[in-house]
Amino acid sequence: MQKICVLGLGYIGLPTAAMLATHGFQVVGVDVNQKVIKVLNQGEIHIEEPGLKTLVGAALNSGRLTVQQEPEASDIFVIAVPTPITQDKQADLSYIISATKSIVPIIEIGNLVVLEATSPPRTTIDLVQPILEKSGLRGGKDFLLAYSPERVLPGKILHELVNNSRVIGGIDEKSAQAGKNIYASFVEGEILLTDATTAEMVKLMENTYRDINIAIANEFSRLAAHFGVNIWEAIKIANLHPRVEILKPGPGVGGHCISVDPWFFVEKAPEIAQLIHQARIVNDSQPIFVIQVLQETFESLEGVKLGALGVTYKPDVDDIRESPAIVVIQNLLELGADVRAFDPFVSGKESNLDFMVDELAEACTGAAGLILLVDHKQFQKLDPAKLAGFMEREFILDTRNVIDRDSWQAAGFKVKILGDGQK
Ligand code: SAJ
Repeated sequence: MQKICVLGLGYIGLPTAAMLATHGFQVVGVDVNQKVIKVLNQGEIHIEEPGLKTLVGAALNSGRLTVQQEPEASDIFVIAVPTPITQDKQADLSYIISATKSIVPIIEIGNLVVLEATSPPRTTIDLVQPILEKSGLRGGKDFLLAYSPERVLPGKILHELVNNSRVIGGIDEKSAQAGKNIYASFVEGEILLTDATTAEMVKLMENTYRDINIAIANEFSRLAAHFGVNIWEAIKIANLHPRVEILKPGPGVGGHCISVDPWFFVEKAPEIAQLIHQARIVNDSQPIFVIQVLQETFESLEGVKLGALGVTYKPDVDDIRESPAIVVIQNLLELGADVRAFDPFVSGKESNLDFMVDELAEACTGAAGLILLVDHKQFQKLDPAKLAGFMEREFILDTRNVIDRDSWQAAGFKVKILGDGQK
């Protein structure tokens, strides 16, 4: 049985490690964070993702998955660490570098290394390969090296890990083929082989494509407000055209992928990636549009009590990374508003966000308005009449177009939906 060492047990590394362990491999899961190892060894998981706890539990119970802080000699190494972005929008490759360095003392002839972390183009050949070659072994000759990005959607990770197509880019054909042999153990989607830099670019192109499409939806929402048009009606009609599919405007784009990855192109080729750069600027400034809409209702936000519904970057996940909801709240706080936020997926204590409360009623009590920032399923079923009972003034701004305007109005609410074109 081949042994695989998976470095990084986060949103991608953990499901991948568990999947490999339940599909014929002996897997050593490695995470530098001692807390993560402790939680996993207690049979718990540190991530909210449907089905993941059961899968990880099965892998651990079978004895095919073990977890520890240090990597060990293996046949295959999979690097699944994060690639965050610095304040000045440069890719922070420090996790990739340190994970790769940790393999150098233990890499052996015939090993395969797969980088899964989202990376700027050429990272595999210009950064990872030279570090691994410090072992004295040569890429392509002594060890195999491939890039295979994760492309799964948080909230649907397990389904997409199996069913999505998978791209595997090798530093040579043998490396790509060796990567295929591993992933074919559980991937049911098509597996496409290419070179490492193409695979890196594919990943960035997918997320950049989505970012630009959301940016145009957000810009349309601002234009609609300007012209007094309801953007939701306009999108619905435009989308009847057979070649048009406009996405949903909202408070902005968050998460550790779509709001980050396009910057890797901008960093590496700023003179070329101009449209990509502009889309990032549009999406990053969408929280300001939300504030402007609120300011139409509250002339001054100084001292105004507001209840914020949702802080995660998208619905039904517990992930708050780069969340535009939090940017909106922070802007409101800077303008002097008194904001209390409730999110069914985020506990005040664990998040370290001091504006969080643990009960919906607490966020509503005495509030002069609500602002719905995330379309969690639970928020689509809110009872407006009940919430009205807690509030000082019944007003709601829905930035996601999910509430039923009529029933909220019937409960006495003044309802504003972002981009509805109404003053
Ligand atoms: N959003 C909108 N309007 C929309 C769709 C999304 O405002 O119409 C916002 C969301 O609210 C969220 C952000 O965009 O803040 C991103 O959400 P998402 O669901 O589009 O994507 P992610 O970031 O959860 O996952 C993406 C996926 N990439 C693509 O769909 C091209 C996923 O397949 C990738 O694996 C993932 O990035 C990743 O890890 O790179």
